[in-house]
Amino acid sequence: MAPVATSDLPPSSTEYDISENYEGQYRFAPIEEAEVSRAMVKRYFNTLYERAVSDVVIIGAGSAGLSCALHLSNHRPELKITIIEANVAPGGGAWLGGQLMSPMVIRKPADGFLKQLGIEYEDEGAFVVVKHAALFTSTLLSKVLAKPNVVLLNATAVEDLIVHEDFDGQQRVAGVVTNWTLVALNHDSQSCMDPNTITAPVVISATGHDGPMGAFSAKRLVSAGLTKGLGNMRGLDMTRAEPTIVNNTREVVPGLIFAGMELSEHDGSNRMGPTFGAMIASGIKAAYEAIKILDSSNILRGKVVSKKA
Ligand code: AHZ
Repeated sequence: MAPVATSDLPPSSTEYDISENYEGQYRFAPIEEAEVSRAMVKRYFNTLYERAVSDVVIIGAGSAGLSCALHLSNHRPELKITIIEANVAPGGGAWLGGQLMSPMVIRKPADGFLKQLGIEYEDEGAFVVVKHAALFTSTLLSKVLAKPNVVLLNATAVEDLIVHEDFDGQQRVAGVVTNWTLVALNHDSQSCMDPNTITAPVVISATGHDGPMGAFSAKRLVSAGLTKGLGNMRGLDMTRAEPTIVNNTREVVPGLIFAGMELSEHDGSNRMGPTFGAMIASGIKAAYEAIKILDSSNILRGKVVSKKA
């Protein structure tokens, strides 16, 4: 089935009797309710149709997932990058700094990312401070969403992983199993609400530390028997935690990369609390790891079928 065309746009607004007058004469172009429905539905479902096979799926649009998406898109604009975010509001824990205060601390050298985003900050020597974490998150989000190759499906939860036996006989994460978050939260009260799937040769999981939704893939690897147990996030140590998270960001099982605080739950490494440089740098490292996998694999219809010679 071919996707529905999105080119049947209404005539240009200059043909309508419109007026942008704020003295009581403001007139909109005419509209039919059905046109509004179709404008949304055809685009949204075309997107689901097209992204049923993606090049990279990123689970979680927090600071690590969004930094990863931007870096990956900047370096590989041809890739279909699909971000799945369970919340209605993307951004994860990066709308505020520590203890719900607005300033955001970022340790050097991750301030380079702020320069790239054009975000101003105060330099405190070893670290910098953005006046409001929401300035960081909204700017990053706007840059990610403006990328033609990035799709964000929010209010959508990953509720399982696709796991195939690969060409080597190894268990490989081959995509994600999704559902509307409101459905995912109601499996106990309604029967049989089956999910949807997205196939991808690389999945990057950045779902944060454990909580109502966090550490999703780390926990699923354990319950699926793909890893022995959770390492569990350790106590706060900024000095140790940040380089450990960044330097260990990697493919943990074939096809699945962990980034951000989810890695600390998997590995059993320290938390850093309210300093965000490691989330940015872990996202960037995850993007490089994804590129390595894609460049070293032969991929057919979203599946890794062999390694390149
Ligand atoms: O909604 C979650 C959040 O936006 C989303 N998410 C979690 N489970 C999901 C699922 N499907 C889809 N099953 C899901 N989305 O993942 C995002 C995680 O963002 P985050 O900000 O919580 O994680 P991060 O690793 O990018 O940044 C963590 C920053 C730190 S460090 C720290 C500490 O040390 O105490 N605390 C925080 C918040």
